[in-house]
Amino acid sequence: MSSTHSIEHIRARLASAGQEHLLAFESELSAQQRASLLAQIDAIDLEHLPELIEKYVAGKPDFAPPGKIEPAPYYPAPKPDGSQSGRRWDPQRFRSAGEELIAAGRVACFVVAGGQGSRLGYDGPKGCFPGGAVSGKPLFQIFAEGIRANQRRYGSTIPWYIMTSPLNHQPTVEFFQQNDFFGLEPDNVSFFPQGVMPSFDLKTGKILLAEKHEVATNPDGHGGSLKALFVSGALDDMRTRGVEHISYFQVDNPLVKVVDPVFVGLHATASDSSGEMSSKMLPKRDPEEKVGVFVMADGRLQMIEYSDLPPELAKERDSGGALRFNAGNPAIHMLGVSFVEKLNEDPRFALPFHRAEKKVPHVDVQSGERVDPSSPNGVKLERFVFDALQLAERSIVLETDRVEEFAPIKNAEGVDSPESSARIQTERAARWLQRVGVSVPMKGEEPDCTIEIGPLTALEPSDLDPSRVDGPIGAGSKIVL
Ligand code: UD2
Repeated sequence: MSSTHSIEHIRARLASAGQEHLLAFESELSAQQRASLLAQIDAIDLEHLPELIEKYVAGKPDFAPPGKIEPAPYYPAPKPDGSQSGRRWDPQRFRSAGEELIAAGRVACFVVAGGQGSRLGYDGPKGCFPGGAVSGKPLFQIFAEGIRANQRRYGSTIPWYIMTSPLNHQPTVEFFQQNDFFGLEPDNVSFFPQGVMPSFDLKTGKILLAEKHEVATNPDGHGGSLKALFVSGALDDMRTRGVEHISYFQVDNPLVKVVDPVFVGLHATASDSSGEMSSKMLPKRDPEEKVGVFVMADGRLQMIEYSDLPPELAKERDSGGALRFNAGNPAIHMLGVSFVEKLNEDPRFALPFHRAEKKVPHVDVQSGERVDPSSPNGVKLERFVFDALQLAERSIVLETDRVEEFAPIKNAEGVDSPESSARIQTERAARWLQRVGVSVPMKGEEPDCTIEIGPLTALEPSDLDPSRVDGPIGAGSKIVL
């Protein structure tokens, strides 16, 4: 096929989708730029585009709350002193089951690291951001050390899959190469980019051009991971290695347990789990906290985004005064390899899109000038991984403790910032040290120092050796263990 023919063919397809402006600068492009633009256009599902724009860009799909919403049942967090409230269960039994699976090499780690991190204002893959409270270790290194510590403990290999996006894939891979994979075996670390969606003009529904030869795109959301795991061959690789379960976490949380034996055990062996998709939950701080909430709706576990939960339900309290809908989402899941395979075997499998209005820099098709908007001018469409919960037969939720497992870095300052994360990391470290008899200087309720405990030193308090702390910890000091 000659290039003229293919351009004419593509122009006709674009015209019927109302997007012929994408070729506005075609005559100015070099042969290489033209070929690249045509390949990008070719990758867009033009046939279904008008329908998609109608539904999500021109229209704002109304969220219809499911008929009957009940709070999601969950396994209450095991308390350090062994006490329990709510549903009775035996954490030790599930821990042993999870440990067996990890030791047998049946569990892989999976981090979704394709996001753009624009809120943090950091110009690079977010995993390269210094996340350690004192050491400034990059987030990727903290996870790598978590994996190494678990491999050492269980005497097995825990392969690690890292989802990037086409925008940050190369720098992510290079970062690992430059840092000798932070002590992991390179063969056991895989990278694959997620898919992208075109970004649309908010007013007209036209696809924006990032450059004269480049379509503006955005990563297709963490929900895109379920397809990307399949398309990239990661699932096949897991099968070859005998992996059955995937420990899923986000790149922004340095306190995450990269693999948690209790959670693995519940997901894989509890009678009310189909071993397909499980979740951790954090009790919400207050009704207004902006986290999605796990609910039971029409007999199935679902996540409802905070903006979609009717305010009267968000505020409802039980007889003890606790929020009824308290199961906030820290975005930590277990996924069954067969579940992700099953989803992808259905050619119609697609999670719904969610729409976000964002600032999208672009080239104006009339003037050819670059536009750097100061207010949202574009629509980005993303899929969310938790929408897959409804596709699981039986899905369990495990409560976790904020200080033990959740110190996300999302914003440059304030809530969920490097500073708040360092405070939570210190609070956890102080708790662990006090538990093994080391005293920590306090100012009121808060530790009066900054402490970071690396995963290779301790995965839990009982791993700590108090004799490793040199003398008393001084007020205002910064220490790394
Ligand atoms: C997410 C949840 C929120 C809460 C919070 C916990 C959504 C919509 N909201 O909020 O309910 O649970 O996390 O921390 O999920 N990512 C990709 N590819 C993409 C988009 C995102 O890999 O296309 C990754 C990103 O790198 C990060 C994670 O997904 O690791 C979270 O993304 P986010 O920052 O957009 O989600 P956030 O913090 O708004």
